[in-house]
Amino acid sequence: MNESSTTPFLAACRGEPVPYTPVWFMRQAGRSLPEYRAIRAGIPMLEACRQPDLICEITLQPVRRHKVDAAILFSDIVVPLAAAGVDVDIKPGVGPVVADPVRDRAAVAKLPHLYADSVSFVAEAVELLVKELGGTPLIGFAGAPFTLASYLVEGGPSRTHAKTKALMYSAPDVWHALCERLAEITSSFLNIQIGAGASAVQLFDSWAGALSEADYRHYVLPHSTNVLEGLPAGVPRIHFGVGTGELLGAMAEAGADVLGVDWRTPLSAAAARVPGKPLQGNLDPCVLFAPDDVIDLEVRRVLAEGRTAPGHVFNLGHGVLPETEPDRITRVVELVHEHSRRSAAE
Ligand code: 1CP
Repeated sequence: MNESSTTPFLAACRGEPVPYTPVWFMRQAGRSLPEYRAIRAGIPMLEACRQPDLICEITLQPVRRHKVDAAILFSDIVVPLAAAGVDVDIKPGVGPVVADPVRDRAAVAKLPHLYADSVSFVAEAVELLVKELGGTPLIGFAGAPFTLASYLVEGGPSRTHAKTKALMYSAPDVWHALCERLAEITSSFLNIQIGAGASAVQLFDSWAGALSEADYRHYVLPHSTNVLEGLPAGVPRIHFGVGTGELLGAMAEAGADVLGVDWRTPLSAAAARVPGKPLQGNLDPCVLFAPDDVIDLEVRRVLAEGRTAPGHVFNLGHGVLPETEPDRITRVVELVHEHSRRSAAE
């Protein structure tokens, strides 16, 4: 057991008692912070993700400023693809863009493998971070096969995932071969982060909510299961997607210890769908643009609904929006700690 095994974040992930509700934010490192914009100036995103010192500093920025209960590695879901040799870039204001979209068997066969040597900068950054963070846990992460496949098949961000679903329906064998390759890359990437000292991992299947439950079960669940079940025991596995209220039961079956929930599904409804599972979420990121009294009320509501689950890690329902005022984020951390300490004492 390492030093951070007793922190509120890890205890909540295990459904154990906590002195207060732990909180962190998806995309807590990033453009909402002036110190991030300053340090990133002139450095392309993927280049920043390859520099251990820079990864370390950017990961620490929100921990110092907001006093969150966990850090999340500064990286991106396409980092392992780029490191393995896929021609992908992250375009400012757009997101990941893939030069040669993967739409047939030949393209799948050409996908490279991920070797530990290709992402040594990530292992190095994690090792540095574990030292710098002291007792604060570090969350490692990766993209789940469906979400990664969507970028590879579409060639970039998509609202409908139409080409991805077209491949899934019309060439299921190619689809499954693609997801197998992606599961292998994701699994290696997560195991490398855990091996270097990450205390927990989050598997982002951000866009899985675009699927019906039946399609999710048929086309996606076996691959996400391979990823999650291939991780060492004792390291909490958080699984999150946007708009996945209807998929929570199936996503829990993939082998998640904690289910991330977006703002559309009340945590009390989510708790009823996945009995026995700790939950993470789910303040609407736009509540951070609301007046103080509304923020306070919404934080209390999320905390109250979170108490219906065996464990609750407070978070937003999706990432921090770049226009968010950093002080609002810090305030939410204080409110979560204050209100939850009070109810723990009652
Ligand atoms: O120049 C920049 O600052 C680029 C903006 C940016 C940042 C800061 C991108 C491009 N990625 C990131 C970092 C990042 N990506 C983190 C940082 C750690 C933290 O949370 O503090 C994480 C966890 C991710 C993961 C990620 N990338 C996801 C899953 C999480 C989610 O938001 O659902 C996804 C879908 C991506 C793809 C991606 N990368 C970047 C963008 C703008 C996008 C989304 C594009 C789209 O809408 O499809």
